Amino acid sequence: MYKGLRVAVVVPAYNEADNLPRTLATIPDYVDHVLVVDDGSADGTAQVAVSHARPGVEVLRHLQNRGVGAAVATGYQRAIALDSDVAVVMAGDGQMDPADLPTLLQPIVDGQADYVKGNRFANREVWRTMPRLRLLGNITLSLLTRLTAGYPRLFDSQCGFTAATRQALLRLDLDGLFPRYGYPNDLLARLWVGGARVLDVPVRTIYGSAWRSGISLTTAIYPVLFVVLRALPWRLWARRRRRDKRVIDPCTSE
Ligand SMILES: Nc1nc2c(ncn2[C@@H]2O[C@H](COP(=O)(O)OP(=O)(O)O)[C@@H](O)[C@H]2O)c(=O)[nH]1
Ligand SMILES: [Mg+2]
Repeated sequence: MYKGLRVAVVVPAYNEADNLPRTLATIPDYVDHVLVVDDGSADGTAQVAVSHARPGVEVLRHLQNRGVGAAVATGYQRAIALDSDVAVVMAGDGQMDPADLPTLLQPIVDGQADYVKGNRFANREVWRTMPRLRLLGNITLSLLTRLTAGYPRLFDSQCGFTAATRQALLRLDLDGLFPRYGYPNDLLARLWVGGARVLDVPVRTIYGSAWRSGISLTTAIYPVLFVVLRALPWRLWARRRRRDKRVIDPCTSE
């Protein structure tokens, strides 16, 4: 429990057998559930997670690789089933600093936000630590996402270090979430349709010596750019549909 909130941490993991023990070991004790989603790994990721001694670890498995967005959706669904008040996403590669967890959770404790996301650009060290091409890609996608996803004040749209309330998640169609890279942009548009209050807080990324990423220039253009651009027409259409539904069925509980 963190200040009265039952906290689940969702850990999407694809071939992270080497990094997972370190990632799990650093998750603070106040986290109630650690939901590792093995996304069809071929390197024993699930076995490493199962044998980890930390209490509260649960391993969910995709038998085939479905993508990081699908892994996060699987974790969210389990967090809801476990009655968690908040679901945090922390990648299995150990790039997210657990010291930032309270920063993500506090606005939810204070009732200020329904979804809190990290903004690595609020920390000056990002200019030193983030690889150049990534800086450029992240800035471009963040500016575009400001225009398309409905939250013009947010930055660092690609940051996957986030905390979502149970209520915000219950208003989303998690099965429809974009399954691969690009899911954070899709999620923002979906949150906007659900009327969620979204806040940026400063976080940092750890780029260790063995740092690698599945993102390349091609995956950044398709699917991420595609999802970013789609967000604008999609969310306007989805909001209209939601309104129409309310008019037709005034008894709907949405
Ligand atoms: N590359 C990749 N990562 C996945 C997938 N499914 C889950 N993940 C996990 O998602 C997290 C973020 O992926 P990563 O490639 O490091 O993205 P980046 O940190 O934004 O560069 C890692 O913990 C991965 O293990 C997948 O299909 N591909
Ligand atoms: Mg990573």
